[in-house]
Amino acid sequence: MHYGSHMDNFRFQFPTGIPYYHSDNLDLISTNCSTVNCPKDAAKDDRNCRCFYYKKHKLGNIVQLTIYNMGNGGGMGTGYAHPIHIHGTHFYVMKVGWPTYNASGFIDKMNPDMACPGDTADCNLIGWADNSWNNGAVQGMNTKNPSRRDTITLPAGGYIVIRFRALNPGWWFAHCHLELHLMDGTGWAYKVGDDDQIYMPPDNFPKDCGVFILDKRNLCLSGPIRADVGSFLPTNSGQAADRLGSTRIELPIWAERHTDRQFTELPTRPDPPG
Ligand SMILES: [Cu+2]
Repeated sequence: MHYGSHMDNFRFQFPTGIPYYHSDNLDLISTNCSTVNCPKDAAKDDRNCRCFYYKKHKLGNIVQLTIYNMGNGGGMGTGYAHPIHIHGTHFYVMKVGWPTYNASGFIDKMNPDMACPGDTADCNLIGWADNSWNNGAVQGMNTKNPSRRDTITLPAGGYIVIRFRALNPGWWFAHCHLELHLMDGTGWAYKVGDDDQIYMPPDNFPKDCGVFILDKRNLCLSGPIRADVGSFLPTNSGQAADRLGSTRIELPIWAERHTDRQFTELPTRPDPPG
């Protein structure tokens, strides 16, 4: 049994072109998540859940993310901790919600702050156990001297709360830095600012590459933008393995359910002292 990597119920799929040049028509270079059939209880290696999952953040806003890794897969002996790495910004670690561990160091119980009924349950799109924590009002955050970094380990059976100020306009990527998980879709993109606030790459940047896919030699297959780009889209790890003629790698990811469920865009306020 195998569960694919999910973020907010989706498995991240890279676009086949450069978003900077296609922000007015991303569908040309990517699968829109709104058209993807990904049920709440999506499990296993559901290819229907692959899409270019991204969030928009207003330039200058403070963004607070809660990312959790609970439920089926967060339990003892099956869960993975995920090193979550975010490009384009550093962030403050406002809180780490740990599970409890037994005397042997294994997970005893998952963190109770999330309304996940246990390590055998599907806990996708869960919320806080205490509704008063909604809309960013998480209790227990370190607002005095939080650690500032670009990677944080998301513990199995727990969650993290991070904040950053969206001051770096552009398209950015965030992902688990276990490369197999990254390949399998544990990531998301985010766009800071509106198009007229985003600097374009230099004029001589090879944008005409247009739609590209990685073939077995990692070549950029250049050419005009194709109207039938959809036929190029599946570039997931399984197919990459198939292209190489090898057996599909069965990733040992058990129902990881680390989900950013809020992406709350808080009103601008001073950065925490760092
Ligand atoms: Cu991971």
